[in-house]
Amino acid sequence: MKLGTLAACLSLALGASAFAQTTTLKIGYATTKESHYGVGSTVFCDEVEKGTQGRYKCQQFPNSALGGEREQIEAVQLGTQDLVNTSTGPVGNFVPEVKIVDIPFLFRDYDHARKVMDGPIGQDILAKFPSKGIIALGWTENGFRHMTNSKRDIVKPADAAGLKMRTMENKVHMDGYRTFGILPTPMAFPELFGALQQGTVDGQENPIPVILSAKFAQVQNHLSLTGHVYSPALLLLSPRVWNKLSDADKKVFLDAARKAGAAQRKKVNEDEDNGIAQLEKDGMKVVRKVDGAAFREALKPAYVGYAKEFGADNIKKITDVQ
Ligand code: EAX
Repeated sequence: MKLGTLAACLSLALGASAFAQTTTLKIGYATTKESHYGVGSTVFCDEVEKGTQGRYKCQQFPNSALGGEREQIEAVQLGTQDLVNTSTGPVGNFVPEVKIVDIPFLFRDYDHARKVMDGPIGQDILAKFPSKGIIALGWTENGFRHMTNSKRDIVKPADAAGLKMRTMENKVHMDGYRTFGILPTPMAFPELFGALQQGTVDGQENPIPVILSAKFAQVQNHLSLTGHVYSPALLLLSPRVWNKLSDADKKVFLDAARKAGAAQRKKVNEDEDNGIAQLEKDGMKVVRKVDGAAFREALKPAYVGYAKEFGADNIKKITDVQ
């Protein structure tokens, strides 16, 4: 091959590789970069960048920088945001089939919850998203939710009665909490710290990883380990991105989401192990032994409604998973 032709081929090849497009994906979540959502999102982003040889990179927006979870899910559906790592809290407003996993006291413990989400029941729910204009790449995790407030210890439902508690924009949660005598006030997460600080609400409920990373100990002095709801989380992708991916890149994104879920769950475990002592150090009074039986008893009227809405057999399929 003549030298001139070789040089021309080389410059073409170099030029082509230099033009290999890099697409930057906007990913948002509610809490800090150091939190469980930040850990999961960073693993996802690193795995995607590695698996696509840098053709896809992320720009992370922690601390609700792109708005509340409901707003971000809407933006992913519209295609103005590429990804959100979100609790299922507001998701039921977009994909109703998700709501069943928000039922209070549905899951026995983390092992049970993770088995359901990773098994046929959880995977079937993920398959309901594309028809609603959202790609669910996989389950991540928020954690078991506990109650905090600025007024008093909560051991049994009667202690929670009359408290104005912020809830997620989630009817399943609100119906359940009303049976405890709580006055539920749905509110987007970015408004919560200020509402607690001003006393607009008396309390809220969230997993230890959120209570820690959001520094709620600064505005709440009572924590009760009610564990009244398991809060799953999801990595949601815009179809605008998904539909441009090759089959090989789709597999990279799904594998990255699986690894992100594992990393996020590991961080939740760590926060559960160390977080309560830290919150006590930060000044919170912790009730470790609440009357779980009394909360479950109080919840019974709401379960009548849940059975009607989701089917008692479908609820039993979840509680039967070992
Ligand atoms: O997903 O809104 C909430 O209480 C959520 O748990 C928080 O945004 C993390």
